[in-house]
Parts: sequence; C-alpha cells; structure tokens
Amino acid sequence: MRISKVHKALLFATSARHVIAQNYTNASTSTEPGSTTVNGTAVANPSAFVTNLQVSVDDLWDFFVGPVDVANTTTTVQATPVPSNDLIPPPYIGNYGFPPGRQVPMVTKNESWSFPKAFHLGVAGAAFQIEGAARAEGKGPSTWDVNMHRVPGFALDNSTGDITDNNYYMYKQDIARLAAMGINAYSFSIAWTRLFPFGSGPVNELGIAHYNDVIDTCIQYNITPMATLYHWDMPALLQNKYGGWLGEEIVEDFTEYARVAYSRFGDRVKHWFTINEPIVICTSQYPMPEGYWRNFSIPDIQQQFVCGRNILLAHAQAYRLGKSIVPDSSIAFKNNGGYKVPLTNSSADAEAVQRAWDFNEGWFADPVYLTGDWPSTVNDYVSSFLPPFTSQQKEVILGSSDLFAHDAYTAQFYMVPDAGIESCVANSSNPLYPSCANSTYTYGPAQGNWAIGPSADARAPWLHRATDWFPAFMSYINTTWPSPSIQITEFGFAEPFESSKTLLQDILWDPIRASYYHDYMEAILISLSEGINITAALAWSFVDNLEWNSGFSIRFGMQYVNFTEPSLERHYKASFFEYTNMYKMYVEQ
Ligand code: PNW
Repeated sequence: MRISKVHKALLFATSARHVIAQNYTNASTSTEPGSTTVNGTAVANPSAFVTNLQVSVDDLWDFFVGPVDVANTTTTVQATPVPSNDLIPPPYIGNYGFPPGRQVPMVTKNESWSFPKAFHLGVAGAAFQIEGAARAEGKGPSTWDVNMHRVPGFALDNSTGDITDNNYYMYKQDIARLAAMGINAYSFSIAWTRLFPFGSGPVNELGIAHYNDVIDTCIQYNITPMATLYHWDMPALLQNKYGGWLGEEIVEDFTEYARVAYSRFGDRVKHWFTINEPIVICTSQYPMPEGYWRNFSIPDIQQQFVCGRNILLAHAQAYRLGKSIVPDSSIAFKNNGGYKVPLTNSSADAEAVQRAWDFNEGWFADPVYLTGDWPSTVNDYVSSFLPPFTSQQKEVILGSSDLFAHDAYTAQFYMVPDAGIESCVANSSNPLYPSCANSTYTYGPAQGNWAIGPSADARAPWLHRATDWFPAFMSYINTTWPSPSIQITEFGFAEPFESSKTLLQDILWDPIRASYYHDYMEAILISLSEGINITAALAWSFVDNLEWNSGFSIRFGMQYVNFTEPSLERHYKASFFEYTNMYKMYVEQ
C-alpha cells in the first residue's frame, strides 16, 4: 500500500549523488571558485544544494532503490499441521519404523548432566535475512536494501533481500514448524523500517500489526517470543541524513523506535535485545560503500569507534526506557565473538589475547558490565579523536543489561604480531592496528599445527567447530563480566559445500553441523554442571536465509529452503533433530 502521509523537511545532500541528487542537481551547474564535482559535472557550493522535499515511502524507494522483486505469495499463509512423517529423525537418532538390520552404536547419557526445565531451547533469525516483502505494506528502505540493489558486487551472488524466505507472509507456518520440533523460544528481529519507514516520524500501523501477529502466533504455539530491535537494517534515510550510527542524532531516533516497540509489544514480549553485534556493525558495516551515501568526512579507521560510542549510548538509553515501560522484562544487547585462546603461554601472547578481548567483546562489555567506560587500551587509542564519556553517560551505560547475551559461534588463537605489540601500537599503518593482536585458526607446531576444529564452508573462514573451548569461554565471561545469567543468543554452523549439493536427501544430511550442535549442547551441559547459569540456547538459524554479503551461497539453516519460486518449501535437516534430541535427552523431567 502507499503511505499517504508525507515526511517533511528531509535534507538531501548532494553527496548522495547516485541515489538522490540527480533528481535536482541538473538545475544548476555553474563553476565558481570552491566548486566541487558531482558525477563529472562541476557544482558550485554544494552545501547550498539542499532542499525541503515532501516524499512518500514510494518516492523513497524510487530514489534509493528502484523496483524490487515480489514473491508469488503476497498474503499471509495460514499454518497447516506438519505431516508426521516429516518429524521422523534420521536413522542414526531414532528407530521410527526403519527396517531392522542396522546397528546403531549405543548413545550413553551422562546422568549428572541436565537442562533446567525453564531452559529456553530456541532458534534465532533476523528480519532482513528472512522476511522478504521488501517494499510491502509501508516498509521503508534500509541500507541493506540500497547496497544490495545498487552497489555492484555487494553480495557475492548478487542476491537481494526482496524475497528471501518470504517469512513476512509465511511466519505462521514457520512458527508451527518450530513448535512441531519442540522449540520453545523464538528470537526474531523487528525491522525498524517497517515501524518507521523514514527511520523517524510517522509510525506505520501495518508494520505494528505484522509483529503483533508474529508475537501472538508464538504465544499460540507456546513459544516464548524474544525480540531484537536492531539487526543491521538501518533506515536508509537516517544513514543519509546523519550517517546512521555515525551521527549522534541516532541515539534519540533509536530510543523513539524502541519506545514504540516496547509500548506496543511489551505486554507480550518480555525478552528484548537492543542491538545485534555492535562489533560487527561498527567494524564491518562502516564505512559504507563510497559514493552511495552522504560522506561525513570521518576517517575510515575512526568511524568504527564513533559508531561504537553512539551504539553504547543508544543501547543504554533504550535499556533504561525499556525497564520503565516493561518493568518485568529482561533486556540486553547481543555481544559476539569467539573464545580467544593464547597461541603459546608467552606473556606477549597473553597481552595480545587481552588486547583482542578489549577491542572485541570488552569494547562493549566493559562499559556495560564493569566500569561504564571503555577498556584503557581502547581509550588510549580513541582519546585523540573522541570526547570521553561524561560521568552522567557512564552512569547510564553501567549496568544497562540484565544478562550477558553472547553470539558464541567459535574460537580462535591469538598471538603477538611479528613486529611486537609496542611497535604495532606506534604504527597506524600496521594492518593489525589498533588492536595489534594477531590471530590464527591453527594450533602451534608443538600441537601438530592442527586447525582448531573442522572448518565451516570456505566462505565463512572465521567459523570452526570449536565446542571443546566452550566451557572455558563461559567461565571467562562469567568471571570477567559477571551478570545474573548468560544466554547464547546465536550459535550455528555453515556446512561446507552445502549450496553445491543438488539432491534434497543429501542436503538434509549435514553431518558437521549436526556434530556441532551435538557437541555444543554437551558443552552447555558441562558449563551448567560447573554452575554457570546459562538460561537460553538460540540456534542460528532455523531456516536457510540471506547470509548478508555472502548471499545465499552459504547456509546456516537447520531447515533447508528451496529458494526457487513458488516453492520456498522448508525441510528439516538432520542437525535440527540432533539439536532437539539433545535437549529432549537431557531436560529435567
Ligand atoms: C551473526 N564473526 O554474525 C549475525 O548476527 C547473523 O545475522 C549472521 O547470519 C550469523 O552470525 C552467521 O554469520 C556474525 O566473524 C558475523 O565472528 C561474523 C562473525 C560472527 C557472527
């Protein structure tokens, strides 16, 4: 539908030329001293090229993105019961009617392990990666819509989020399929652009209605809804107005978005995550592709810290507001990163490991769980270009989380850079600057140079099955950033070569992913037995989906999705049965 309300006084900058400026810069091309060039045409005094436009959401799409693909199905699909044959586990797990003759090695249960009854056996997903319906029902464009459509090579298979899993219309069936497998928690993200097509300003009631029904459907199936406010889909207009997370205006706009979400959904949603993986947002999504967005002249290497600062302030403010609107809620941001193992026991490697924590998890965890401020290593670096947090800001940040939420996929080794830490810290052109921690995925020669574990698909080189390091990881988090509980808000695996398999029945056997979930669940059980209060496991992901810049070329789903329209059919993979079977085996009766 077309949103009739217009959003006033949008300031469009000429520097967003590929996207917007061509619509009006042709009016004047005089060349005066101090002029600059836009698309090869000299333009005088570019800052004067600002106009007040009244635009509709459709105009915004036309400016930023252009036409999008539309799925065959554009109305909500009702759920149908999952056929009981689809719920038969693979032969090595169950003995459901398979012919006799096979011998399955006996699985012994460790009787001293258990999952508490209240444990959240969950799955996770994110709006942009699954919903599709990009331009439907008043949604505004996000930076991901723009970049994937406009920037050549942005996704390695040229995919877009236009349709993906079409979960926007298929969520009822998706939730029914989770319930049929025994999943009791669903972590989804709300698209900011569905609630606020312009990022700020008028609220789109169709977006509200959609998530109301997602939430109600979860509850209908006894699944606890957990909502993430920001999983990377920045409203395009906010990116263009003030640089998205680079502009301090984002703090108020994000808080206002959060306010609407808490007040409209908080009666039913009690588990909230403000921001997904600030580290990934700030270090790998900024700077935005050059030439497509307004440029605020912040040096590339500084952008990540400007972003980090605004994210912390936005998170903390949204946390405080959330606690006042939904007092019986739990709220956290989702931190991320692998466990950091020192490559050797040298003190230099120990220092490198500490710097790696500081410039990854600690960058966000120290302020929230420990001090209200960044680690000193980070402060040493940013103090030359960022103002310190005021004592009032520190107060708001410190304690702005009810639990430690971690996307804990893997582990890797860290070691001192060849040049040494000191000389790296003094040399901003060192590629490891400013963290100055080197890393590797293989053990040292004394351990035979083995990789830390079997690798995921080559397009996810950061990911190995390293579940044997998980209990140490949890104990590290528990002692370093104490909080009442830990939730594993994402973990999962990209089965190697999965997207090059062609037979459905072969795709559904995903042995390394299955072993990952098996071992991971055991690792959680070990941590629980060591007294660490892990209250949720949210597997990434419940369906194959749009893996950001890797497009559909790598798969994280515990369900296969046939992306050929009109099918979009889902099928459970072996790993999904492994995951839920481990839970069923160990949950307290
Ligand atoms: C998460 N790393 O990102 C995201 O939250 C998901 O949206 C994404 O699909 C999923 O992991 C799988 O990639 C990560 O480099 C990105 O360590 C990178 C890393 C970890 C998580």
